[in-house]
Amino acid sequence: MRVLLISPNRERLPDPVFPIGLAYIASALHESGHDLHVVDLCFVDDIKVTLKSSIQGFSPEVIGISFRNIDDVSYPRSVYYLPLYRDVIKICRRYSDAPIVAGGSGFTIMPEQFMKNLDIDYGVVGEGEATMVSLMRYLSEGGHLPDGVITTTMNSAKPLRSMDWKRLRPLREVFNIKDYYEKGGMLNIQTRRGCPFRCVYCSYPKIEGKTIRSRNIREVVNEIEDVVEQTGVEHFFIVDSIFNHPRGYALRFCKEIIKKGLKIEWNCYANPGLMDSGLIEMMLKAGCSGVEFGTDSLVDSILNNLQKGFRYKQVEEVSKLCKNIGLKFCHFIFLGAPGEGPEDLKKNIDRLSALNADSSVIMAGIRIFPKTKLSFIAKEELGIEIDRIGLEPVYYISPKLFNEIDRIVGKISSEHKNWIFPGFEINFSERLQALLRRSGIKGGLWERLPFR
Ligand code: B12
Repeated sequence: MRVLLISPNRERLPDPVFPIGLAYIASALHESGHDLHVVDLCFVDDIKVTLKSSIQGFSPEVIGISFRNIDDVSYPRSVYYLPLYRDVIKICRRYSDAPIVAGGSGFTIMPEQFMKNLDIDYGVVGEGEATMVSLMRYLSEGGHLPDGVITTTMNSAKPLRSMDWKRLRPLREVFNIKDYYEKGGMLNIQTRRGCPFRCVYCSYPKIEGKTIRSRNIREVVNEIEDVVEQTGVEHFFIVDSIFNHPRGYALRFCKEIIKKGLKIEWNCYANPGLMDSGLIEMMLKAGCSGVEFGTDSLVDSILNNLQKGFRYKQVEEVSKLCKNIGLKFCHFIFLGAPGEGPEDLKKNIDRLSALNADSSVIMAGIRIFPKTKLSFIAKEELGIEIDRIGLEPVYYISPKLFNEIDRIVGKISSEHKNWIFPGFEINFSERLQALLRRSGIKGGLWERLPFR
């Protein structure tokens, strides 16, 4: 079938991000013999002109759209992408009768709400390779599913095994790799799927499932080697929810890169409770230039409320190890998490300053996702009705700090120029991002902020 794939993500912060999810779908469709055309709206000037000419030139039989983000989860900026998505779908409908299939992490978090709010025919929840291929087969045979059906490979009783994602590589070459490298400073790579952790606010287990499924390490490293050879890109982000778990897998990945002598730089997310000097040294040797810890808080009672599974002492220990060994690191911290009062907040900030990380990313408040434990806490503590928690972003801010948060951010941000406050665009902004990338800087920008 002729399938048009659209990536409507135009977000530039913290960087434009290569649409690896859609590239996996493109790969699955390509392997199954479908005729593909890809429209990536990230860098185009006029989305209407671009979509119109692609649709008219290609006459798609099916249109697949990847909804990666719903909003930027950043209070108070709180950018909401649904209006853009509505425009994109409206343009598709104007120039084509092809059914529209939705997928992506944003879609997967709230499939029913997407189906209700956007003019979509079919939706694919979770990883989409096998399901999209099955759906295409069904449609090409003239099958007609009831509109709005949501299929899933991850949770269904009879998983479709015909298209194993672990064997696939994302089809990167149909996207504009050059623009992403120039304007976003890196490409991305996935080594495993699944998140077994139970953080009260998080959507990752819903998107990827709770069970970790890892790819063959040799195959992952061969893929990196081929990307380097074919594209000249040498900077990567490993998009796995948590890089350092399981530890053995992470170590073997590093060893394979070292063995091959690959000259690359990469970043990843890590759990600060599961790090040790052996792994840090190995990561550094394998080209990891900076690690982003999902720390969330530096106060034990708050870590407990968030179900983080590690304590402040471990964060302190791992920060010292990183400093001593020479691996750059950054802590992601929430202000206003459940249970946080002025005393805890002060402790949080004082401890964060003392850790002396290369950077810290500070979120004021936590975006509430439906059916998470946080949504029930928000109902109980703040009276936020469960049915108000949906696509339009609503944030949890501890009632003890509710009226203080903006003032506190204003104060601490002026004292810490290497701390980034996404929702406030303080110490980092779209302008600075573009400026740094224009000057040729590659890799994670938090490692290279000019005012550190
Ligand atoms: C790694 C990551 C980042 C890295 C990316 C680095 C890089 N260069 O790649 C960084 C730190 C930069 C980042 C930034 C942001 N991120 Co982020 N990120 C992730 C993470 C952990 C993995 C994304 C990923 O690449 N997955 C791997 C690919 C293969 O999976 P996938 O995209 O889901 O695709 C699969 C399916 O969804 C499906 N699919 C995808 N498209 C389509 C299309 C069709 C037609 C079909 C059928 C199926 C389908 O099939 C694919 C293959 O199986 C996710 C959380 C998660 N666990 O998913 C959050 C996530 C995507 N991010 C999110 C957000 C909000 C952001 C930011 C806005 C945060 C901010 N304020 O800075 C920015 C936006 C950046 C941008 N320009 O878009 C949210 C989006 C949901 C939401 N709430 O809106 C997520 C889900 C996390 C969360 N909070 O819940 N992010």
